[in-house]
Amino acid sequence: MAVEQTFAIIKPDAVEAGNTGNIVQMIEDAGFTIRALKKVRLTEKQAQGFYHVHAARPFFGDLVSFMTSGPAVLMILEAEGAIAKWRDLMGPTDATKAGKDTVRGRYGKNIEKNASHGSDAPETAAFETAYFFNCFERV
Ligand code: FUP
Repeated sequence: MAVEQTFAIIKPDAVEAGNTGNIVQMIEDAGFTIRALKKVRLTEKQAQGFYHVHAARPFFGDLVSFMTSGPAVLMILEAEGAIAKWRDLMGPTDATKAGKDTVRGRYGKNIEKNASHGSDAPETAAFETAYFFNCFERV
């Protein structure tokens, strides 16, 4: 399997609850290398652009409000098969259906407040990492 990079967010619910360190520990324990990391509060425009594929969905407004409600932690994670590996570690979108050994199962609450984001394909990983990190922020 090829080494690849994926984009991850520790969402405002998990940051607010003080679970940043716990989630970073899960990421490192799973064998990812963190290639970039920063804590930011997204603007409305940044959140709308990031989730542009969902712009027509009924939950879009609430999603943007939630993602701008407080600081989030943005990361680039690297591993063999990083995209699928991080999505496996996060668990399903709906945190109420996620296993207790997953990030969303442990720290998420529901389908919106689900503690974390991960890219779903190589094309989205490329878009999302470049959307938030320039080349000097990647190590
Ligand atoms: P995921 O790839 O698991 O992050 O899930 P999606 O791309 O399908 O959805 C992106 C985000 O939209 C989710 F993290 C939460 C939000 N969402 C809702 O709030 N309600 C829904 O019914 C579906 C998604």
